[in-house]
Amino acid sequence: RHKFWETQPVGQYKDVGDASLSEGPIEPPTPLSEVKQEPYNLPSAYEWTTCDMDSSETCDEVYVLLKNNYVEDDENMFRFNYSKEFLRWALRVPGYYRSWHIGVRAKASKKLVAFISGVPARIRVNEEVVKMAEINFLCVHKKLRSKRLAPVMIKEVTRRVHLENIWQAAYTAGVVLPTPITTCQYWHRSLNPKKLIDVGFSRLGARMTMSRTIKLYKLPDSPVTPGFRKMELRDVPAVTRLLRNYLSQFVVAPDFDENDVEHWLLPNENVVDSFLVESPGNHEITDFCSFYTLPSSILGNQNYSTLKAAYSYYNVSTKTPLTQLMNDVLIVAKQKDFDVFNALDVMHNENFLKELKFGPGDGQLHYYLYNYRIRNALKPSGLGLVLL
Ligand code: NHW
Ligand code: EN5
Repeated sequence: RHKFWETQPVGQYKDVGDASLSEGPIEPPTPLSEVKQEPYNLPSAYEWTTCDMDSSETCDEVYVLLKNNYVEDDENMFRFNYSKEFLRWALRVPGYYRSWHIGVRAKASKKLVAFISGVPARIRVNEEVVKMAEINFLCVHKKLRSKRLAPVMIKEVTRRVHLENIWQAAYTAGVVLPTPITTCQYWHRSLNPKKLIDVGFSRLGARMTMSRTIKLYKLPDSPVTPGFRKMELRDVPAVTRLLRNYLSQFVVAPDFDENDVEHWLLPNENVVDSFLVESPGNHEITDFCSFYTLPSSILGNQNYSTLKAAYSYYNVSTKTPLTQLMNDVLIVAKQKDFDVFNALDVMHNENFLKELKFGPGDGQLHYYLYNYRIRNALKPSGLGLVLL
């Protein structure tokens, strides 16, 4: 059934529920001298290219490939449109390897026709912190699909990760592969219901009029929590402490240090937004919330070309109730003109989704680890990891 994935060190369907298998690497590392030194072979009309994301020309080529060929919903109405600035942020992370930003070009035209990327991360699984690659932005041009290019790209990124002495990876996908560590549900909170209905992102509910729908999703003009403000550089140490302590309760979560927090969570215009609550009395930072910006192209609509979506990222509440904190972040997202606020049912998100009028979407997100087995079934609420 999975000619490629059956050959890879991932949990196989035949092993699901086998209690004799222990947690940890599925296969041991091999000596670096035994890692293949040359790239895998591509069909003869294509060649490998390492994409230098410092170069605005290369960044633009990756951007255009993804804009035209990356992930769509099941009815092909929307396609992710990651911005150039977003791609730079997602790929040039602390300690990144340029060799993990891998493109495929047509030899004749030099046109970029496929891409896959990895970035390094420390991910904790139960008690163990594991150096991993986070794999993302796997994309093959629509005209080159179903030619088994994806397995070659996955093997090539794996080889280049191995060359850095890293033997595990984490990734997410909308499709089912062998075998998810857990499956999450997408939830959506309408901020601009009229546009969402006009473009077919959502439908008018039964016995609902447009004006009742608009009223249902109305939000206050500004956040209500005293001390709620944008995160700043000086907050990095306090946010790191707050987040590390919060993430320690999940089975799978990133092991963020101050450098990581500065990169991943310090506000970055039109890429990532972060807010916190500073106690008006003692200036203590008690709560934190964040989202990233990922618009989608609207395919074939006369009136609109992009859907502005915010995606819930990392949120921590110790004093402000989580629902109130997230309501404040919905208010900010509305002020910033987002059409919809999306969230997965990871971490403690279940506790606010229904109350804040999120509804379940038609998409799911499966989480995977490469060459690492987890012993017990994991619920989405046991996940403390959000990939972009
Ligand atoms: S998920 C988003 C993936 N991208 C898209 O969906 C964009 C639109 N689609 C495409 O561009 C986030 C193509 O359809 C792609 C497949 C390129 C998806 N992950 O070339 P063939 C990520 O980026 C398997 C993994 O003929 P294609 C995460 C499929 O099951 N495998 O198909 C990426 C089959 O194998 P099987 C996927 O349609 C994680 C084989 O590919 C997959 O022309 C990557 C068919 O290949 C997917 N999303 O191209 C893994 N979709 O065994 C990283 C299909 O079933 C692993 N396939 O026969 C870790 C590596 C690092 C390890 C380090 C130690
Ligand atoms: C990971 N780095 O299917 C990348 N999105 O629900 C791979 N549906 O937007 C991730 N089909 O339900 C790939 N509206 C997985 C995601 C692929 C994209 C995807 C889904 C997630 C989505 C929307 C639009 C559906 C259009 C028709 C959806 C309903 C919203 C409604 C709002 C009001 C309350 C009820 C729900």
